[in-house]
Amino acid sequence: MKANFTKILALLLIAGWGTQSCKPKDAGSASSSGSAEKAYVAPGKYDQFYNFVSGGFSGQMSVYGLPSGRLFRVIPVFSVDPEKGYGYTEETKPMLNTSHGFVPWDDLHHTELSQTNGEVDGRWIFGNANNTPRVARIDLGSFKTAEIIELPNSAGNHSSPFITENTEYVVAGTRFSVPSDNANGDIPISTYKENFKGYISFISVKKETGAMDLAFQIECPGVNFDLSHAGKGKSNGWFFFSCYNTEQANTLLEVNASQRDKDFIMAVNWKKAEEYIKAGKAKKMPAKYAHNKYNEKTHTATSEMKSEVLVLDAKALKDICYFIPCPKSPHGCDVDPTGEYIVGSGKLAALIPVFSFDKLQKAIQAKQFDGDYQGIPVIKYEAALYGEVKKPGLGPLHTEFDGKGNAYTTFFVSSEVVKWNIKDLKVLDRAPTFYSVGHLCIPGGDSKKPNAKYLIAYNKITKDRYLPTGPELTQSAQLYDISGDKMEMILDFPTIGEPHYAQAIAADLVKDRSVKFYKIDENTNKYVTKGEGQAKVVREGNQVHVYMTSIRSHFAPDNIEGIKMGDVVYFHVTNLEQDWDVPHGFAVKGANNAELLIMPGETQTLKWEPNRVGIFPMYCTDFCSALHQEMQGYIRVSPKGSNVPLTYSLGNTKPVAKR
Ligand code: RUQ
Ligand code: CUA
Repeated sequence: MKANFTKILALLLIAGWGTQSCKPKDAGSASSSGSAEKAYVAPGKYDQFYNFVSGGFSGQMSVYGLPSGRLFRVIPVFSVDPEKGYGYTEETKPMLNTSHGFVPWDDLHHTELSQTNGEVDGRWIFGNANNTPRVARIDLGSFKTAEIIELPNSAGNHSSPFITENTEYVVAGTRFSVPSDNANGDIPISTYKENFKGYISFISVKKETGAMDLAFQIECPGVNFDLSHAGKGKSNGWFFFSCYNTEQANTLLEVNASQRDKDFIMAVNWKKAEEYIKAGKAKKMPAKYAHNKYNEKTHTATSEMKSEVLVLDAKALKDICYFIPCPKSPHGCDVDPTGEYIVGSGKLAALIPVFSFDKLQKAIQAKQFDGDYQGIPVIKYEAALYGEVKKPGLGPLHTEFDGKGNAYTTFFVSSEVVKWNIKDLKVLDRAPTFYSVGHLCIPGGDSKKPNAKYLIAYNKITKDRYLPTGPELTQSAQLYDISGDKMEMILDFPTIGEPHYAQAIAADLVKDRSVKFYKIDENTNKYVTKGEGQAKVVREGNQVHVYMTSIRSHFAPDNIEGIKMGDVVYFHVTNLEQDWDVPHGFAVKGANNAELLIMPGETQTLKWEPNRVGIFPMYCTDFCSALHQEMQGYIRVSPKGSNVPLTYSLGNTKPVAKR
């Protein structure tokens, strides 16, 4: 125990020191003008790829172009966004509803593009919320968050969201094992081994619409599920999850969860699980979780609270889950384009094990087990192992593939990306990263058909790489050309939040589907105003509804009187423009939330509770025309009980009373 402890401390010390002691020696500058040209996209020209990068603790997803590294858009997913008003407008607030109430922030680690036949198809991208477990679907027509589903029985939704090869399911594994939601959770933490369970969630995705639903969960032993990937091709029907803390420690995990030489990769036969569901083998468990949808016609989100989930018991059913021993505290769990090779990256391992799907199947048939772990069969390590990459580097984390028989693995501690051959497991090339790379991305690099032109490394630490900006520095990505035998670094670019997983896709698969504006005729928002003539202000008790329009360069109405203290005012602003790239903004003095940013044809609502008597200006926040600065108006707020009549107008020097 003591010796083990010292060994681990030494390892952790290396990890902690990594950024200093293993700082790559050469400056890693893409110095030749040839490399600069490779990343250069001339003004007015399009990039070849979209790059969707998770924002980590920013809760957002950012969209870059490759190879330029230009930032196009930040999509709020699990975050309120003052820029666009997401999470502030009445229409979008329900998107962030959970069983814990309104949760406006979360930690988005992983992005996963939808696939058809194992190839990225550019329809949707999924993202996970780690902290309050949720999975989101972003529509790549509107680049908006279209749907969010909360996951019961989960905590730390890290092993998520990973998809099957026809996007039948988005799958999510819990990082923290916890007592199930309907069990009594008021128990000593030290009863982890008896009472804590790990749940894997299968969210079904409708083929045409993308609509999600929590199809079922599998109850597994209480360990930490870390990451996963679906099988593909021959291994389609299976899912693989890395797990750590098979020690089942509940305190000081950095030591106590690093005791065993090997943790596991859990192989899940999800086709079998589907059969059991059909055969009625699942139990219905009470659970409370939110399901939020954004409707592109009403421009409004709804939140529904669900009350039940189907659960399969992995232990009782025996043949849906298998553990494969994997050294040591595995993190990334990646499947090559053929579906035959499963790569486990042990954060504390000095090698990379590569498992064979064929051997795994034979081992299961021949029952080559090493007993069981909490009722789940443990396959003999050698029986499933294809081979090991020896001395690849220090601290392997994630692997992507180029479709030409090569794998690329990131090494946090030794700060490098290492290219190796999947067949002979020989290291072919190494490229330094600046510094301490976590994730990497090759367009389609976790699909059946990678588009292996570029590799992007997402680094955890930048130190001296950019101009300093106080103690908090930018996160960063580095772009490599991988079209040749050797990786060549061609660009550094800063990123937003802390990027974890990222995905990239050929621009052609997305750009032509991109929505230009919303048709006003199809707008069915409850509070839509389809023309200036229909603009009105309606009092309902102490609620005042302002049905307002915006068009270059005025609001209708632009003068409102008769608002009183104690009123709650809803500005329902419809942007009447029917043209590309003409949003209008809306802001009113004293509103304690963001502005609205309303796309052409859209209606969005700002709730405002004036807290003092007086004149309150409102204005358009988005520079929309030469007379943008003229796009403004006034609201008069009178004392409670005042007899100022409710009036509204546009273009009148004297307000006209209307009822
Ligand atoms: S995971 S560094 Cu959330 Cu980022 Cu592998
Ligand atoms: Cu509308 Cu500025």
